[in-house]
Amino acid sequence: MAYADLREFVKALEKQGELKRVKAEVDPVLEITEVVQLAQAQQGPRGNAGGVALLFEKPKGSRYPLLINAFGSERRMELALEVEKLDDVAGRIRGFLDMQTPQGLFDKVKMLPKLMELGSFFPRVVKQGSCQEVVRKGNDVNLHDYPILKCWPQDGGRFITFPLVFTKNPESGKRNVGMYRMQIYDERTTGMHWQTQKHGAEHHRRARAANPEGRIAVSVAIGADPPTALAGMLPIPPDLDEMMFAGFLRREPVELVKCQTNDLEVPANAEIVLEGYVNLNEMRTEGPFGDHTGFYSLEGEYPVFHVECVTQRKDPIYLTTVVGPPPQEDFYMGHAVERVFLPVMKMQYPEIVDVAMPAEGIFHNLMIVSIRKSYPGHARKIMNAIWSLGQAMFTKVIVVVDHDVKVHEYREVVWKALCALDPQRDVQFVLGPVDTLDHAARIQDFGSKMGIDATRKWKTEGFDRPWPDEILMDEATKARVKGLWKSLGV
Ligand SMILES: Cc1cc2nc3c(=O)[nH]c(=O)nc-3n(C[C@H](O)[C@H](O)[C@H](O)COP(=O)(O)O)c2cc1C
Ligand SMILES: [Mn+2]
Repeated sequence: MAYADLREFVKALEKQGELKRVKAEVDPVLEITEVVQLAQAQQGPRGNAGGVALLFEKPKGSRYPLLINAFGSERRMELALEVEKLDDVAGRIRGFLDMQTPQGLFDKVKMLPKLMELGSFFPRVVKQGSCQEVVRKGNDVNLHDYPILKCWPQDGGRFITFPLVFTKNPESGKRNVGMYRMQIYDERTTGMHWQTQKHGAEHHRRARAANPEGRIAVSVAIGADPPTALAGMLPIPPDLDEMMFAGFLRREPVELVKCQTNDLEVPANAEIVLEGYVNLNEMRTEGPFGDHTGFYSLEGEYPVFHVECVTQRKDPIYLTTVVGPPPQEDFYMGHAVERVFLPVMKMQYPEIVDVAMPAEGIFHNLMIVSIRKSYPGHARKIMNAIWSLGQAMFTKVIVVVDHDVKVHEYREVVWKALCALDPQRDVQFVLGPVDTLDHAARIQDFGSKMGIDATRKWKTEGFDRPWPDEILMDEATKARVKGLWKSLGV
């Protein structure tokens, strides 16, 4: 059974020893960040990295509790997705991708459970939702009611860091949900930090092309059952509904309710919903913000979100996160995404064996890919494939290694990749879109990327020397010495 809502997940975490309640008053301005830093550096209940989730019961200046680090370990991501191992989700995806055309009646019957499961993907609109237990409109709206974090000293203010931003494509009417941080300007206005390549920004552009003086409806949900709450960060194609994907992850449809003041639908089980609009001709300075690069993102011009109505539960939990020097909570969220989407990547590029994105590479700076190389130039083909694959286009450095290199063992990667390299021959530069947060790029959003072909070089690639074998002891000697070992006194 899927989690009904966020508080059911809180209970589950607590039962597993994965959550601590903080009863003392702590300030959402800087202090909570620092508590999270220290807590994350501690071991979790299984000796794991990432500490425990924290429920601050008395954030200073607010009546509402604050949940943070709820997804900040591999184990908590497994609990969030209700699987033993993250690869189980990948296995389910593989199951669908491998579906064959049924040959006879028996095949068709065997497929029924899968087809029934498909039905669970589609979100369902319901009449009522607990996210609308309390409704406040106009002057009763006050964002200062909530324990919104100022994360780091040079931040331009307080930021909502875990929102689900709902918009509709003005041309197709299709929904998008993105996780875009929101800087609080006053009681009823925030920034809307959708970066230029993201789907929310595209909706904004299309609406603006039709009528620059108009506005686009936006609703923001904060806190929901885990797969729904996480859906905003999924790097899925435009016009593919994140709520459908959340339904797949939770194996039950996401229930949506229509907003009070606009035509968008939001998760019925959300804790808090902000309804409003973005003017298509209004921009305002946003930032700085201590970002997941471990550096501040500097000020930039972004659209402004006007909140006309707030709906919430009677006793909402405010869900948030802190990004900063890696690894933080978002590393574990992103790592789960990497594991879950690997089968999709492999379906398009079956030569891919495995992929790793080390925490220090902050997702877009480094991807290590192992491939089963089949033809000359194959490593370069994979680089180009990655640079054209959704948000993987931002990858600043791609290292392609042979299938027998264990990509998650970074020591092995460094050792073998460097040995396989003739830098002038094997490094390739390209120009293209780069992550907005890349502060080293020559121009914001545009710069260069580097691919390193660290595979064995072939004769057919113009390499005319013999390639040496890796040193490995023969099995017979190993067995003999193992037998002698005790008698050696070493
Ligand atoms: C905690 C967190 C904060 C994020 N903040 C932003 C942000 O402020 N702006 C942005 O464009 N992307 C941000 N992202 C990344 C997007 O959520 C991600 O690229 C997502 O796929 C965007 O959805 P879209 O593809 O529907 O546009 C953030 C991700 C996480 C996990
Ligand atoms: Mn999207």
